[in-house]
Amino acid sequence: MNSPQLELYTDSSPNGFKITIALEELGLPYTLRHVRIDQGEHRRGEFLTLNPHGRIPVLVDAETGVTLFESAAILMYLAEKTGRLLPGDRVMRWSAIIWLVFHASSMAPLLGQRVHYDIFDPCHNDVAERFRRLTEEAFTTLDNHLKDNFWLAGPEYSIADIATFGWMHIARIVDFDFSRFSHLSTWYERVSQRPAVQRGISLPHPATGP
Ligand SMILES: N[C@@H](CCC(=O)N[C@@H](CS)C(=O)NCC(=O)O)C(=O)O
Repeated sequence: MNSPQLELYTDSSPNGFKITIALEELGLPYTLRHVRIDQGEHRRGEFLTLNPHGRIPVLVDAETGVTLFESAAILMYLAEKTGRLLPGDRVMRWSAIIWLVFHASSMAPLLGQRVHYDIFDPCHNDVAERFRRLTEEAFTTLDNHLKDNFWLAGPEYSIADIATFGWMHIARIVDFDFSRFSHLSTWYERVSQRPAVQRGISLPHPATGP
């Protein structure tokens, strides 16, 4: 049997989960290459030829010769390759892109800093408080939007949901309480029940979290 054309370099982490979830949703065959961040494998020469910034995830598509880093770019690539997970309707498609970009620029980096200052380096009270406030603002915006929308782009599940879930899942794992955002919480439960999402967050084994 031929080996899969797609190779995913990843670790058990929020940005990695987005791509394992998307590949599982799409049912595409892929080879999973476990890059162990705790052992510094993402900072070594071989991996840096794939992503000069030294971060996972990276996707290599042997069929097209395209190598990608940045999880949002990888999600858009997979959506373009398959014609799935990005709505055909223009208004909905651009809504998905807005929320994908919102996640990448107004949510994920802030949540990453909040995890750092709340969990790993918890002595900078002002800084920690700032990232708490900024992430709660992002949760409020998402919550208000999800009040009237089943998925982030409207009626269709998309890469925007997958990307946002990757980080909300980490928020859940580290016990950031977002239960008061009831629409966001309901959406979180809805996404987490998808079989492909459950498979995605368990990869690579052993995965982070419960
Ligand atoms: N904006 C990038 C962020 C990638 C990123 O920070 N990945 C983390 C894992 S979730 C990583 O590789 N961290 C290793 C490090 O910072 O040294 C994306 O969305 O792909």
